[in-house]
Amino acid sequence: MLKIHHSKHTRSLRVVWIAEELGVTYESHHVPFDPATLKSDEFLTVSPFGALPAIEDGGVRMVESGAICQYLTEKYGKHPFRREMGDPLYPLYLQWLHAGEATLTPPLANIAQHTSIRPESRRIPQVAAESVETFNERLQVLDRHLAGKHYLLGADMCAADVMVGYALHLASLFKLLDNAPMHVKDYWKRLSSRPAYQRAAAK
Ligand SMILES: N[C@@H](CCC(=O)N[C@@H](CS)C(=O)NCC(=O)O)C(=O)O
Repeated sequence: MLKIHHSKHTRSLRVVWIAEELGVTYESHHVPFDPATLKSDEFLTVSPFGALPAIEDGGVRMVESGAICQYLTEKYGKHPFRREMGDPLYPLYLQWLHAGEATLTPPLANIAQHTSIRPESRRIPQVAAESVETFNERLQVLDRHLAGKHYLLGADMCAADVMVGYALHLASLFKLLDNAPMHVKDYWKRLSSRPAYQRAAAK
């Protein structure tokens, strides 16, 4: 059975959410989010960077939330949740699948680091403030893209929505969506009311 190494509110939420959307049977293995556990010899055999998420699927071991979401979607998903080369929307699908982690999540990770994760003596308020600005600018781009759409590709949800959706999950925890632009707010309402998201977020 698919085993997902998971800790609440971390990027492993993406993987649990994808498994829920796809209806894949899985075991969620709780990993305490602390350096002693993440950098332990035992966990490093599963996740060499000492980070979440990590999965074990038969003989397959993987890390990187985007790669795992793509792998699970290709293995267990079907159109329109999964998109393939040849589909005119495939380039846009790939673009947002990656933008969720590569563009939208880094400013949020900085905010987390510089407001709560690092010991107070190592937090830099300026980094947190600039990251809020950067995130808000990027949210405007997402908002313009979402105009007239239910999900990133139009009417149907796909795996890229989960990648982007996790960034919005974090942003909502940080109260950064309270004044978000209208299409982003509606989109987040749509995503967060999905039963698969709610089951995953409760783990
Ligand atoms: N790009 C990686 C980032 C993984 C990552 O940094 N995960 C965080 C949790 S959200 C973590 O485990 N950090 C602990 C650490 O790196 O020490 C992914 O998307 O999986």
